[in-house]
Amino acid sequence: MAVERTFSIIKPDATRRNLTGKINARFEEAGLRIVAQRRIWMTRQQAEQFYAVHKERPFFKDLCTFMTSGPVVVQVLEGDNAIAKNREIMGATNPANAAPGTIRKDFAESIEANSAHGSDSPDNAAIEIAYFFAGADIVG
Ligand code: IDP
Ligand code: MG
Repeated sequence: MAVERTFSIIKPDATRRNLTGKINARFEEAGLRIVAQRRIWMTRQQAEQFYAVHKERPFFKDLCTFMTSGPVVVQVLEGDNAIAKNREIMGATNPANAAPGTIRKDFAESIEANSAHGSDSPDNAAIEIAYFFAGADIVG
């Protein structure tokens, strides 16, 4: 299996409830390493650009309001098959559909406030990592 890097965000609903350690323990227990990490408060412009792929969706405006409602933790996870593994550990977008033991099943408040983001493909992982981190910020 190939070692990959993926982009992860701990969303404002989770930072507000002081869940960053509990969420990151799930990644580390599954063998993913946090190789870059920063706590930030996204600007509206950053959120709109990050989620630009969803700009025609009815939830876009609310999603950007939510993502700028508090601090987030942006991070890079590294490990075997990291992109798919991260998505598996997070669970389905809607916590009502998420498998038992996943982050979203255990922690999400709603389909919007669903505690974590994870890249969905190698191309998007590279784009999303580069949006928040310079190469020198990532220490594997
Ligand atoms: P993902 O985060 O599982 O990849 P996406 O479809 O890429 O899901 O949606 C991005 C984010 O937009 C979701 O994580 C969630 O916060 C929000 N979202 C997705 N679908 C809905 C919806 O139907 N209503 C409200 N918010 C949504
Ligand atoms: Mg997505």
